[in-house]
Amino acid sequence: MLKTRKKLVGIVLALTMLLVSAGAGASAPAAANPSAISGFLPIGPYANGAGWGSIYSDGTLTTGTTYKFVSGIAAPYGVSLGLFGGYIQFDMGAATPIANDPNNPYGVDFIVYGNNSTGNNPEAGSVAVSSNGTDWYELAGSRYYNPAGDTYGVQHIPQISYIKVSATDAKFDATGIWYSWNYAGNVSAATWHFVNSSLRWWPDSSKGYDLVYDIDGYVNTTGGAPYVVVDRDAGPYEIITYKNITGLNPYGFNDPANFQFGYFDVTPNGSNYGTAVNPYVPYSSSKIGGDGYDLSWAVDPSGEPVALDSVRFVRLYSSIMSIDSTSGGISSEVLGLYRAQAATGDGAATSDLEIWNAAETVETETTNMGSVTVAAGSYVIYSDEDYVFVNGSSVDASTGYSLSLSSGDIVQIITQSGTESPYVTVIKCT
Ligand SMILES: [Ca+2]
Ligand SMILES: [Ca+2]
Repeated sequence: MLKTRKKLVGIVLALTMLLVSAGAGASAPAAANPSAISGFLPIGPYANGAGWGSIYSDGTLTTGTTYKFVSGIAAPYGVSLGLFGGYIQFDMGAATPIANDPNNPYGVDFIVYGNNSTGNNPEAGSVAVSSNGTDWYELAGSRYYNPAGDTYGVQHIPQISYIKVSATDAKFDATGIWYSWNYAGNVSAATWHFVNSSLRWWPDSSKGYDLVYDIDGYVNTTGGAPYVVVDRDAGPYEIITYKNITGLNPYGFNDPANFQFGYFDVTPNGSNYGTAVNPYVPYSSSKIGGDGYDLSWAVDPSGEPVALDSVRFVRLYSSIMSIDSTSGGISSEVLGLYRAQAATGDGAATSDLEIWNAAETVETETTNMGSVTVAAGSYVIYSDEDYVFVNGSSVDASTGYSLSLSSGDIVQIITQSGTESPYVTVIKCT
């Protein structure tokens, strides 16, 4: 049973939303799709050729005049992002960022479409966003807070490096692509792993990729830490390093149910582009509509929520850590990105979440898109919302859900009902 109710909070928020809506004015709607592409560097399989390998609809691998994605779904070919880290980056336009609008149904602010048309072949990718092209924040998916050692865990690693070996030597006994987790700049000292020979495709300079990977200079020239660093002259090698990424343990990669929310190339697209489906509804064969993203999921590298009003840039990257698979590798595809369209949901979250100590005598106050620090111990959470997720796992908190916290634990709780935006909060244990 709920100890108290918080309907007053809901009423206040509803009034606030009415005021915001009334003040919004009648400005022209922003374009549904990105206005430009501002970064692209795939690696490994499938990214070759003018089909899945090109960001242009009218050109070759790395040259063209018309971007895919800017006028809708890229059909029949979007892009394949290749191995873990490979990415594409969209620019929504300086004057038309994606807003974190609480009136968007389910809180979904934009939707990413992959090529998992049957639902049987998810290849999950992750998303980071930025307002200025310099400061980037991951949108924490349902597995973001899972420990690395868990079956469905993730690894938050500073970087992954790939090296192209053109001639064998004392360090590398095969030509092709090798990779190293958290390579620190000393080729000889690092531990390198060989990539299966079927996955060798490399974005060579001769193929034009030096002109493509930071198309408009956003990646490397805005003063922030670049996402990708390409070293074409590392002795006899070339090295490509992707930074600040979250990797998904590959176990169960081929079941969409293992990627509840926050991952693209998972939910089949259908054809109602720009209309969100509820990301908190469990996956089933009838769930179609692409993968919706909520800016309220934004976190800093420590997993703390970051309140973003809007973002101009969206980076999509391949995030399954299955690199030397003999089956051909796991490579996320992107067919399109749409901002959430005109439909109006029930508005902001009504904050139906309570957290009590085990004796149910002391309540911990939480905030939407905020965090609170608590002592180690046992807690009980209550919520009557349609969906309640604790670190990405659906729980029933209607009669109390017990939570045991140890020092250092970090727990994300999301509650969501109807078409309301979710309530997203994080508890950190001292
Ligand atoms: Ca939102
Ligand atoms: Ca795919």
